[in-house]
Amino acid sequence: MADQSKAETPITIRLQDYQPTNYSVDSIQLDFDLQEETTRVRSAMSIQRRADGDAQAPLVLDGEKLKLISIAIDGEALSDDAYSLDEEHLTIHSVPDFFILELETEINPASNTELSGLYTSGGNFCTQCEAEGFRRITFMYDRPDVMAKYTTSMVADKAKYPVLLSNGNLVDSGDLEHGKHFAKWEDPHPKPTYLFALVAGDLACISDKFITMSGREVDLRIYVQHHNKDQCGYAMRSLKKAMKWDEEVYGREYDLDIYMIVAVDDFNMGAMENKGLNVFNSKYVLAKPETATDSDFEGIEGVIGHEYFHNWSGNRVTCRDWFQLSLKEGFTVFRDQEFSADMGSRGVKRIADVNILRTHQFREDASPMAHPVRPDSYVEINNFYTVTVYNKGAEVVRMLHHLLGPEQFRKGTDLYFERHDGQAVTTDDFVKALEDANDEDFSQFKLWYSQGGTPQLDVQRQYNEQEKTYTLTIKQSCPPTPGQKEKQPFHIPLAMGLLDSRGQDIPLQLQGETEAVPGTRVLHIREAEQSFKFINVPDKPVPSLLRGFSAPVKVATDLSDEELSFLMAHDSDDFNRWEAGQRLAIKIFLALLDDLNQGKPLQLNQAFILAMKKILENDRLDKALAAQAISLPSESYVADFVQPIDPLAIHQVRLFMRKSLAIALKDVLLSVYEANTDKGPYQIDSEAIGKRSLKNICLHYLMELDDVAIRQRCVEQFETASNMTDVITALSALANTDCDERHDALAKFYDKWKGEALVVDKWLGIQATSRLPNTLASVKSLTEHEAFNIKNPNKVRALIGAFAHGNVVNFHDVSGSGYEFISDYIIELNKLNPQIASRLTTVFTLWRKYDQQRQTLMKNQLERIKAEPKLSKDVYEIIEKSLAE
Ligand code: B3K
Ligand code: ZN
Repeated sequence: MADQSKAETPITIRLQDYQPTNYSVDSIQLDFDLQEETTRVRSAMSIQRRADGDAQAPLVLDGEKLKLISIAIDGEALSDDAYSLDEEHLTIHSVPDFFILELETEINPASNTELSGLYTSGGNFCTQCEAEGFRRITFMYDRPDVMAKYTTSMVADKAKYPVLLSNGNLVDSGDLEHGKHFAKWEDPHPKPTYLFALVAGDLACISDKFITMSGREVDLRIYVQHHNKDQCGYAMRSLKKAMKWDEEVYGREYDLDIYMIVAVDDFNMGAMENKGLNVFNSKYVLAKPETATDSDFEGIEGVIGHEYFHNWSGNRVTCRDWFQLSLKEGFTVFRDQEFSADMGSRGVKRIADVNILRTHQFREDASPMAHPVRPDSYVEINNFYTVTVYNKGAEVVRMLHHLLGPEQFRKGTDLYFERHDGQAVTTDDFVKALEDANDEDFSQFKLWYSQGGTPQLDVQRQYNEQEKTYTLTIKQSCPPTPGQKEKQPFHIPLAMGLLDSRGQDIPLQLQGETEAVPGTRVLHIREAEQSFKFINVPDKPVPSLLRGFSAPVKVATDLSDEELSFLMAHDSDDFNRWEAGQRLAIKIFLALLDDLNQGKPLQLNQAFILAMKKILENDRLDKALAAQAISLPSESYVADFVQPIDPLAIHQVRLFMRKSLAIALKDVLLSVYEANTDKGPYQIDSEAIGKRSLKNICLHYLMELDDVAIRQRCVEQFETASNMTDVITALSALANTDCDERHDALAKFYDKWKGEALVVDKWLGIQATSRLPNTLASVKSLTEHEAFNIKNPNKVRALIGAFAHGNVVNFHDVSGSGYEFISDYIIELNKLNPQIASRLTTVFTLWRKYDQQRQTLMKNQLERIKAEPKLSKDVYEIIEKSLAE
């Protein structure tokens, strides 16, 4: 049979070119004969021309790296000239209006290092089809708007692969000769290819039950490697909480009799929402207190929730095309954020989410990869699973929620799910349902989907003593982003309040209104420049703007240090109290950077030290919020305020601030550390998590002091703590310190945990992010360590990714050695796993923001990668866009 021919230069796919297919695939029957190196896939598809389909159109199916063994239509084998193959397609030149297409293909799962399609992981078979992995299994319309009913049978060696799973319900299974067995699964819900899944392996199963709101019993199962059976309890509890939450908050009930989760060690991302059969990176399933940190537990609850919520926001209602990715991802991230907020501490969750947005998404917006929440074009869709599509997309949904209020928003989502159940739709359809259910007009608001970039609000304020009026004049602007020079004004909901001299919210009354409204209110910014005049304002107030971070924008104000300290102490909004502290810290940070550049001696502002002390001494404060409040802005966030970026200077100033705080506040840090050290058994509730986070931040500060007794305390925590949160904090503090205890602790840790892959990842990560000067050398030697494996994405992320993305000072070393090392890995990974390579490449996208010397060094590496002979589409797109003038 014909071989697939050569690839061409990557093409750009555009939203404006969207066309439905000429044919629909109503059902597909798949038969797998599973063998590691030569798996045979037979498929029988029932296909028909769409009512409005072109009668002459050939049938063009997607397929990559497939060996076509046989092809027949309605039982008749096709002659060689009836079809053609290229590197990416199977084209059948002429087909009837309605027919059965039968194909047989051969694939090699064992050699699938891209981890896309069907591959082997830890001796088991599993799949990853989103976005375009199904085409590496067999020929099919591999796009989300073609939805078919699937029946999946598989045959495999029974001893090696006792568990055989696919989507839907098990309808048949049994033994076969030669030690083989089979299983047949039927999924009653039509779905796109990207939601297909198959797993075969030797796995242990943990099961439970959930009774849905209409009284149906759902069988819940988590499959893991046998030795991990004791680490699934938290994931199972999280799943049940998520199912209940979706019923209560969105009225959404689960729709199959079984819900399965399989944990695998080799996975390109966090998890995948395949219908009825989620495949998870084991990082988001496995946890016990001795091996998992508080943030691991939180991650599990969030990701389990996220994938479960996709069953409605993604699976029952899916995307028409991949430009609509945020339809399911933005909405589902919003849903998982709210779920976590309801399960834990809302204020802390909001701060964490905003931190992600501001450190990663704002940076993406400032880079040549900037794109709207609904992108207009892409070369490789896998490059668009971004913080913009996910996290900014979630902010856009959050704004809609805010604008409508919870009940109206729920009315809108009810209509959306009812109207579009079983369909593949667009973000416009989503907004339309919210509009129709509430008689609203969101035409201007929809610019949030189509315009990229981070809008900025410049706020001026004026108090008129005589009139007792207060006027806010707000200008909005948005910097140009690739392909979008000019932006139209956004509709920005600005939640705000005004504080009187006692720190109380003043009831707000705009000119023209008859009554004052107490507390927070939302100003609707719709124009390039707009003024809001408040009346009956007795004294000059302090404004608290963008409460709860009500829109993903930057706000520039001229608030003084005193006003920021006042907001820190009195704002009624949890988020804005924290935000005032961050703004103050940034102001001080930037002033210190100036001093450093001018060769002046550095000195930390006393008022700032006192503000920090007050937080530490206030034992009525929520511990987790206090922990956030005493944390300085990250080096990456600060970089957003400086140009050109000098990473070393930023690092030095931050270190100086930390040391100065530690010196000035040593006693109070020590007493807060002791007071919050839990002596009892480990608890994983918000209160206990809050206490641990506060005391561990204190320990990190204290470890900035070159103090033997404190180091001893740190070693003691490392050696005696019963939970991983405390152990890892102590280890990372030691790993950042040039001391004798460092080597010993790292060695002991590895020795104890070398059998636990996820714990070894932490060990690699801690060394990769150490700020000590010889870190690159130690990372290089760790690449030779038995613990490292370039084919495992978790290991690559833990060591190479952590060094590139999480070790600002060493990665950006002015010698360029960090850049060169990362490029070596990009080049290597480009051949093995382009998705992982391309994620790593994004570390260079902001090269133009750095000083001249670093710019040249980074650009050289981009050009070096570009010159590689077989660049994947994934890496190609990032490089091309980064180098574009
Ligand atoms: N939908 C998947 C992500 C797939 C990524 C493909 N490159 C996980 C999630 O967002 O739920
Ligand atoms: Zn998702």
